[in-house]
Amino acid sequence: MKAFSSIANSHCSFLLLGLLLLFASSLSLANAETHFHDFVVQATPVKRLCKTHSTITVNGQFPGPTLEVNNGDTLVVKVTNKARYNVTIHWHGIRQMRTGWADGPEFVTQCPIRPGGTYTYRFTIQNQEGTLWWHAHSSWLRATVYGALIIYPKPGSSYPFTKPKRETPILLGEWWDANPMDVVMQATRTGAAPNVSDAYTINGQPGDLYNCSSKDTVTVPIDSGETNLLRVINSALNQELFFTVANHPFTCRSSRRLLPQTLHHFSHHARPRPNHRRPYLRQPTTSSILLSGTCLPKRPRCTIRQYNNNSHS
Ligand SMILES: [Cu+2]
Repeated sequence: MKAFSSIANSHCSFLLLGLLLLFASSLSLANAETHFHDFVVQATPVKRLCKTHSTITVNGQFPGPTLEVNNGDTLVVKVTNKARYNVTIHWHGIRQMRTGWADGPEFVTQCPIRPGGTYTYRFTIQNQEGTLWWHAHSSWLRATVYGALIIYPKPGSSYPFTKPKRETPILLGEWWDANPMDVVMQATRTGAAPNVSDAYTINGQPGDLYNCSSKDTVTVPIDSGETNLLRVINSALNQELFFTVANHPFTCRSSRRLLPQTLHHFSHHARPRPNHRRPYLRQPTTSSILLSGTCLPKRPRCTIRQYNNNSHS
C-alpha cells in the first residue's frame, strides 16, 4: 500500500510539474508578440556626393527601416520585389531554430525573389538579444539594402547594465557613385578587384569631409553625466572599419557573458575571421557601446576615414 501511494505521489508530482511547465510556457507565449512588416524593395532617388542616383532601397529608405523586437517575439516580414534585380533578405546573426528557410542566402536556403515576386520570412527570436541587422543577400544589393535589427530583453527582464538614457543605431557603410551592381559585374568580367567605394557613411550619410555632405552629418546628442547606448553595425561590404569617439573612452558590451571592456577604439570587420590576431580589439560585425558624457564638447566632429595600416599599427 505504501509502495502504491509513493508511485501515485510521483505520478502526481509529474502531473503537477507538467502543468507548471505548461503554465510557464503559456505565460511566456502570452508575453511574446508577432510583428508584421512589409518590405518593398524598389529603386528610389537618393542624393549623395552632389549627385542623385536611382538606388535600390527598402520602402524608399536608406538605410532601411529599423526593426525592434523583444527576445521571444516572432517576426513576419513580407518582401515584395519591385526592383529589376533578384533579391533575398538575410537576418544577420539570427539563430534560425527550425526555420532555416527564413535565413535568406540566395540559392542556399531559398531561390531569389524575382522582380515582381514576393516572399514572406517568418521566424521566432529565441534566447537572443542585442544589436543585429538585416541585409540583402543577392550580389551587391546589400550596399544599399540594409538596416538595424534590435532585440530588447524579454518584457520584465532588464539590460545587463544600467538602462542608458538614449539609444542610437550607428550603421557604418560604403557608398559608390556608380551602381554597386555594375561595380561587381565589372569586377567579375575583368577578374580585377572591384572599384573601391567613393565614401564611407554613418547611417547612410558621408561625413562632413565629403562634398555636398556637411549639412547631413549624423549628430548624436549626449549630455554631461548621462550614459548613451550606441548600437554599432558594420554594414560596409568588405572593409574593416575602426570606431572611435574623439578623446573619449567607452565601454563595449558584446554579450551578457563577456565582461565589459573600456576602450578608445576598436575595429569592426565585415566578415568574422576569428583566428586573425591584431593588437587592438576586433569585434564581430555588431556591438553595443556605452558612452558616458563627461567632457565632450557640445558638437564633436563626426568623421569617417579609411583604415590605414601605418597609422594604426
Ligand atoms: Cu550578414
